[in-house]
Amino acid sequence: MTDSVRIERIEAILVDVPTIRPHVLSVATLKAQTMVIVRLYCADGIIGLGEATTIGGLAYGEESPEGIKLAIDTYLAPQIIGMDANRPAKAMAAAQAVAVGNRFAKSALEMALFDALGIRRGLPLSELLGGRLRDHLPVLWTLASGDTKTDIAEAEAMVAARRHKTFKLKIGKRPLKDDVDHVAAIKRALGDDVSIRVDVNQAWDEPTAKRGIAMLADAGCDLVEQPIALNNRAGMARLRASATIAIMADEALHGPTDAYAFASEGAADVLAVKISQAGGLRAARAMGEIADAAGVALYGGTMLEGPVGTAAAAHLFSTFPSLAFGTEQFGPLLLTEELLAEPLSYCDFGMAVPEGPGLGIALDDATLTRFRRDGPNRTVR
Ligand code: MUC
Ligand code: MG
Repeated sequence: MTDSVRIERIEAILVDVPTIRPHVLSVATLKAQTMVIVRLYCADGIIGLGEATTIGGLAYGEESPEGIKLAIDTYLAPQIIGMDANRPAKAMAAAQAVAVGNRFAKSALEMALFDALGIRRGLPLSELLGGRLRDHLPVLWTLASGDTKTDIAEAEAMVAARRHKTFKLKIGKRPLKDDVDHVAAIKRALGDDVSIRVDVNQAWDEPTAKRGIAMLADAGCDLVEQPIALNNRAGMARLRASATIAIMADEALHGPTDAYAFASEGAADVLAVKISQAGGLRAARAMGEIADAAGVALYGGTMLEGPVGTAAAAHLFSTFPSLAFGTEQFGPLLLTEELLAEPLSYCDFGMAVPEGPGLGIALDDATLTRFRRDGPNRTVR
């Protein structure tokens, strides 16, 4: 039996950082990203870090950064302060008892609990989650400037720098033919060594998706992500049955129950696993196990997290036996500012999984202070 270590205090900090260019999705255009950074202070002096982000405030999902902070400050933190920091599952059960939803808020807290535990035990998060199988993860880049020529130039620079060789294009905002022309032009310019995928972010109805997927296959696209509404799982199964390229579910996946439904109903070829959308690291790991058991391919998704959430995701995905479609852990590269004392390492078309205990990262406190919403710099939003 280990000694208990009291959880003393929990901070949830809103941090607004500009993006390097506008990031255009069918549901929102991001010019800045808001991170909710959690610091969980333990009685032994260890501070665990967690993070949750959303995309476009409330435009993408049910939680906003402000709502996440409110849920933590008002409901979740008071439940777990005073509990044993060596018992993450017990602490999260207490949080669960007072909040039925709020997956993103819970995920940020659970991340901080696991970071603290890993630091205390001298173990990387990946080992706490079952054990890493790889130290390097393939990472794609999203081309979403809104302009075909700019996207091609951006992709060429990424390939030349050996940073990325798989690209995801955000479509669904424009008429179908314009979107397909955009995808075809980028595929033609980049050639066969590069994989092109698209993310529709639910913008199409089923008949448009059926036509669009066939046209995209002809244009050389390899995968279509969440083409239709998140609640139309039967439609996803029909599209998958008629498609010649991979169909991936993203927004539809809110944890293990959804992963099970998709796997058992054959409603997707690939599941995008996102820690916060799943409700936390343990739930995301369960999704991976369900997909593996069902023979469904996996992809390591992002909510465009900054470096804290991205490091956590990298630890988790490093434990997946198979990650057939790679990952998209590029969130920190979309930000103008470096929030870590030592940046995450991107090379050879991917990223290195951090090696130190816990998340294996430390925040740069001066940058955090500059960009926190309640600090001196309030001009970003
Ligand atoms: C999404 O839906 O996949 C992930 C990468 C990106 O560019 O946007 C996000 C959201
Ligand atoms: Mg997506």
